[in-house]
Amino acid sequence: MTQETVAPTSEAVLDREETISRDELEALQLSRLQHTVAYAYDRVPLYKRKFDEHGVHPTDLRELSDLGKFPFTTKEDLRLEYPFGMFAVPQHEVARIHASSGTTGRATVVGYTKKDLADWAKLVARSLRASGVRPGMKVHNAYGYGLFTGGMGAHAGAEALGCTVIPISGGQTERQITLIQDFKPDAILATPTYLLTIADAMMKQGIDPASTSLKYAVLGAEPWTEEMRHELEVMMNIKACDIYGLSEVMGPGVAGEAVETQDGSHIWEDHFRPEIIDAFDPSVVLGDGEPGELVFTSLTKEALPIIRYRTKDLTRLLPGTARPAHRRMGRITGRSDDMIILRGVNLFPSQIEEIALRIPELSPHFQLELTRPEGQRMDQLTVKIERRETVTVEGVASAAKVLQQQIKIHVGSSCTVDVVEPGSLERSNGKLRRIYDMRPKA
Ligand code: DLL
Repeated sequence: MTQETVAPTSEAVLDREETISRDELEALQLSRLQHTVAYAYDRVPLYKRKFDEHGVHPTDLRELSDLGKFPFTTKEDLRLEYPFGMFAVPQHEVARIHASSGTTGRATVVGYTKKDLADWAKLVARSLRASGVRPGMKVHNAYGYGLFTGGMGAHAGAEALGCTVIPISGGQTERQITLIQDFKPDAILATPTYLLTIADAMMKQGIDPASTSLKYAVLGAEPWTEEMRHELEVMMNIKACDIYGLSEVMGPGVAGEAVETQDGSHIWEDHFRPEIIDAFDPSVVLGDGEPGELVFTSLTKEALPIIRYRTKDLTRLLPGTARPAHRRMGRITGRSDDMIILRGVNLFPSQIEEIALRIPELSPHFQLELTRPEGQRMDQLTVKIERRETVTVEGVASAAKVLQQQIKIHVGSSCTVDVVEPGSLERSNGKLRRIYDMRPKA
């Protein structure tokens, strides 16, 4: 067989649910929601207990806004029910298990029936297609395989779409580059910071990252900014779109971004009902457009129905565009538990990314160090950031100053900026750790 290097450009055929009206979608949501709350109440003791304590019953859900009467579910609930207490089906009906890494406590375990896996694959396929991927394309999947939902979730979705999947997983960056050169994939699936690692390593090998066969990247699993999108698109000559999800709700593919608009991910509302709440006063459900914490209720899941799950992700809901019935989510500015509180000022790593990438001398490789120098009561933030290869050491002194000033103006925090040599900071293999908190524990 000859090796095709140019992918077929077949027209996208959308799922019917992608094109229905908002009214039809909301009617579908209501019937699925009524089913889900009753199903969760009948099958999961935790939900029965919580609903009873809260004085609500599934029959109280008569319209969509009644969802606000029901109690939230948190990561802590999943931890307390470790490992399988949240499952709504007997173990033999659970076709697959995934789990979070559990770096901050017990792992949270999630399960899927065969139907859940099929729905998940369909939604990842829908997300990839929205982002420009088409049946017949070669897809290089650099999300980590294993208990993390990224690798296998993206894999199943790309297969369901009809792609040729290259299941490389994360890490082994040299090998990733060899396979990109040899297999000539059309699309790459990775975290944004890992794609940056790959591009960076290509440049070190003298390969122009813009010269590869890659045309599309579908990036998620960690916060990233428009500035990072621009950086990756220009460096790699690709179209980069967002994909969002979390294991407790499903995995990747809860929301996906359309390549023609690139204006935020559409939440697939035929399967998930989103809400935005005030993170500090969760009893307040906010209106569309208002920033707050994202909450999800699953509408079709069998093994792990999830009611009003507090994601801790901060964003807002926006009207649908490329898929008009499905609302979009704004970029995740950060997670409420990733927020740095520095002398009373709230700060997220994505704010630093946004500012730093507007300064031509500075690279996207940075980390934030929090310290409390001995004998002092004030916390100190140091932004360690690599200079671009192309600028001289003299050239960076003024860039450091600009970054410091811009952070003061836009975020309100005083900090120290330490411009370091290219390649000296740790590179991402998946989800990148940006914050190094070295303050003494209280
Ligand atoms: O990260 C699922 C995933 C895999 C999504 C691959 C996209 C691509 P978790 O490990 O459970 O699941 O982590 C979920 O990651 O609550 C967000 O804080 C963050 N996150 C995921 N996608 C995005 C995104 C996967 N597109 C947590 N933008 C979520 C910003 C994201 N943050």
